[in-house]
Amino acid sequence: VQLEETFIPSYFGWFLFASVQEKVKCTSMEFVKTLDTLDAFKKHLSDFTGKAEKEVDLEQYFEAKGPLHCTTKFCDYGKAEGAKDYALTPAVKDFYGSTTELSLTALFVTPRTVGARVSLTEEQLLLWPTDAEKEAESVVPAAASLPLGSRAHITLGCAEGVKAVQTGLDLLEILALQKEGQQGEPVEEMELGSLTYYGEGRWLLSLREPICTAACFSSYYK
Ligand code: 2AM
Repeated sequence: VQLEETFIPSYFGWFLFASVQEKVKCTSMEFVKTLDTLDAFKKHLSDFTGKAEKEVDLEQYFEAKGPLHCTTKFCDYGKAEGAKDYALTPAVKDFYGSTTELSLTALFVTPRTVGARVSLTEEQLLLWPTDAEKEAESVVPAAASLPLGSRAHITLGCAEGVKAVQTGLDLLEILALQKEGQQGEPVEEMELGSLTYYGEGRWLLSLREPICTAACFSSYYK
């Protein structure tokens, strides 16, 4: 049993091809830089700084680590709940090493994280753990009532001291607000799409054209 445990990875997910990682990073950096210059953002700067007068350089504020990917299942080398069952799912075996195209449909920024929303296809949902949204219930109470795959995202950066797991929770929080009927405050039409403010430093850019990126379903061992 011990031997088997060592084969369960840190996490499974879709890893973006190296050739598209730069494109995604550049697009998100461009968005973050533009957001920083908007009057609407400056008006709500205290969400990020705690103080109205203080300035923030969003480009420096977030730090990106590791290869860009969309986590399907965090396994923690077998210690996470449901890790073994997931690793043994036929779909995981069938799709392991295969290539797919991820559709990035929105970018979001909060005082904690910056990320991209990934809209999964029916086939990609076969690899999505059925309890991924429900697991977030203690943090985002409405999470369990959101459609399967709602949590799917790519972490593009985290504020100092913030762990990557936060990105999916931030996304669920925004989607839960939308589901409750909160339209958010439409801010402006940007080149990439429409920007909406959801309060408490939560900004969502719905992309006019989704960004399609090639990715490989695999796993990560640190
Ligand atoms: P991410 O998917 O938002 O990037 C290793 O830490 C990877 O697993 C990261 O990609 C991280 O977040 C994800 N991760 C860490 N802890 C997690 C958890 N409890 N639930 C889901 N994903 C987690």
